[in-house]
Amino acid sequence: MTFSQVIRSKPILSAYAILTFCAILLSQIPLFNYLGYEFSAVIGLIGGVTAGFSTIALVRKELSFEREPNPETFIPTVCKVIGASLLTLAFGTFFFDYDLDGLADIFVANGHIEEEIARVQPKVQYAEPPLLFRNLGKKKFENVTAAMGAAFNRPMVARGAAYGDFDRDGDLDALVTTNSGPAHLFRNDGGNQKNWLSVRTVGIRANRDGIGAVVRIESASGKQWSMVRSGSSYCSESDHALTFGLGADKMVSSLEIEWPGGAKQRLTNIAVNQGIVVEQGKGIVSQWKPAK
Ligand SMILES: [Ca+2]
Ligand SMILES: [Ca+2]
Ligand SMILES: [Ca+2]
Repeated sequence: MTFSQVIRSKPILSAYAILTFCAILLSQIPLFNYLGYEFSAVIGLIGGVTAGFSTIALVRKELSFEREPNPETFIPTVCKVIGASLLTLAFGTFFFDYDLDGLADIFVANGHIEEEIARVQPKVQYAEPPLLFRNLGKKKFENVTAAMGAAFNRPMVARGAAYGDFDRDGDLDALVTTNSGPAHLFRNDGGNQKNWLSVRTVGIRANRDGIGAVVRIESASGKQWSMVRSGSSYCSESDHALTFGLGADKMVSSLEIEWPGGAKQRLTNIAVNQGIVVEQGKGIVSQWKPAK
C-alpha cells in the first residue's frame, strides 16, 4: 500500500488548490463553518511557531471525535507521535482511516517556517516529508511513512492538508499545499482492500451540508461515530462525506444520524463498499459504487 503523486500543480495554483479540491468533491460552497474551524486554525498557527504542539493539540481534539472518547488514550498516543515528529514542524494534521480497518490513522504535513533553519539546527530542514501514523489499536501507532513510496517521502514545505476520495475507489486520498510551491495530490494505492461505507449528509433548510450532524454506525466488529464538519487541519477543508473503514465486516447493521437541533434518524442493514447520501427526514436519496 503506497501513496502515489498524481498531480503536481503549478505554484500559482497552490493557494487555491484546497478549495478546488473541495469544490470537486462537494460541488458546492460550504454554507458555514463549524465552530471547530476557528479552534483548529488557532492551534495550527500556534504550531507554526511551536514545533510539535500543533500535533498534540490536534491529536487531542480529533481523538474526541473518533470512536469512544477515553482520557487514557491521550498521553500514550501523543508520546508516540511526538517522538517520531520531534524534528519536523507540523502544519496540516488530520485523522483518516487510510487502510479502512476501522481505526483512524494520523496524517501530518510538515515544513519549517525558517528557510535557513538548517544553518542553526543541522538536524532540522526547511523542507520536510509528511508523516503517516497507522493506528494499531490498543493506543498504539506505527510510523509507516517510509513504506508509502518515494513520492510521498519527498521533502516539502507543506502547509495545508486535506483528504477526500477524489478518484471514487473507496479509499481516502490526500492533498497537500506548499509554501510558495505546487500542490501535491497523493492517490492512495491499495487502500481499498477492506470494506467501507461513505456517508454524505444533506440537511434541510439552511444547513444543507448537514454540518454538525453526528453519524453513529454499528457493524460486526463494533461501533464508530464521527461528526460532519467543515474546516479542520490547517487552512484546509476536507470532504464533508464521512468514510468509515469496516475491515472485513459485510454489513452496517445500524446507522443513526443525530442532526443539529436534536432530530434523530436511523437506517438499518446497509450494504458496504458504497457511498450513500442521506437527506434529513427522508433517508437514502442517492448511492454510488466504485467503477470496476
Ligand atoms: Ca486505519
Ligand atoms: Ca481514493
Ligand atoms: Ca485507491
